Amino acid sequence: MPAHVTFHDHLPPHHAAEQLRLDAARGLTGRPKVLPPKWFYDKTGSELFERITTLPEYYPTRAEREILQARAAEIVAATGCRTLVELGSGSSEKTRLLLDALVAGAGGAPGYVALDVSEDALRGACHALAGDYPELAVTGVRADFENQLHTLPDAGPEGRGAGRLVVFLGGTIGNLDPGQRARFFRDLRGRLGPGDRFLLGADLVKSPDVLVPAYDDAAGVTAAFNHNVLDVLNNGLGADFRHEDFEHVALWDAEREWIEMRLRAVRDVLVGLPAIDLVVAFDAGEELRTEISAKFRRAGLERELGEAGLAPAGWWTDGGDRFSLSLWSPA
Ligand code: AVJ
Repeated sequence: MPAHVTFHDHLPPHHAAEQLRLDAARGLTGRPKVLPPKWFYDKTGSELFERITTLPEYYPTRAEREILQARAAEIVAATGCRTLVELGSGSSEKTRLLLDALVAGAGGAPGYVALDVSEDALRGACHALAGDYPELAVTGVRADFENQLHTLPDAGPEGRGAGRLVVFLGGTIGNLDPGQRARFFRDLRGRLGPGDRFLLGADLVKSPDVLVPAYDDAAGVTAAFNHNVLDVLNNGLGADFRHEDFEHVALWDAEREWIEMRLRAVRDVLVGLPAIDLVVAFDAGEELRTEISAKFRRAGLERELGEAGLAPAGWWTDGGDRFSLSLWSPA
């Protein structure tokens, strides 16, 4: 590892395997049956998601990139921050738009901190960025952003003084339900000093005629992405789910303003999960909820983040008003 990459591991070695057992045991024995969306992203699932981002129907990635291409320099300059802290080290391409602006800006030495549960994703992202930005101090933190924000280095590595810009991109905030979001925003607010800022990428409420196809594309890539979670259960828990026993469902919940993805049993199905000593029965037509992807309005975000002690400091959308980047400062 190059000298300017440091790495902190705050998770036990078998954390993922243990969490999968807990989430499957809890989610498959409850009613309705549910699984947290984080289990989509094994190697195959991550590749399928990358393909989703190139689909004609899936606009969020392109819309967010459009905003960053036009506004990254303005956003970074507005914060005065010299350290970028990314929650989830996924979309390195969009990160680079912000880093280009950070590195070009004036002030102290620039730093980048990535926080992710996946060691592979973290090491991959940190090495690639360290290679391409030799002047950047890069820190990888292996931790879960939902309950381990305290693991973030304080004022940036090596005593970097200016504030930190914490970014949470891609619309991943939509995977959290309102209670989880309230907890996350409060935790985050508690970690921010006066000079720190928070940049949030959030998909916006729009017509179901646009939203539903984005989660049920004509080429069937999202269906394959959804079905892949069954392979994650098969591989991780020795389960015997069969793709052909389940159909992909994407629906818009107009009241809660979120997309739900489900897997619906097309017949009565019995599945064994030997690793957790469980047999699960699905009645024909019964559904397993695999994801919520909430969509937002500006007023709703201002209320939610406001309740957590975060004040609006900037708002940008793409030309089609489909996606938002918003900046927040500690109130
Ligand atoms: C990566 C969580 C932002 O919710 O749009 C894509 C995941 N699910 N297609 C989203 C996803 C179905 C995506 N996020």
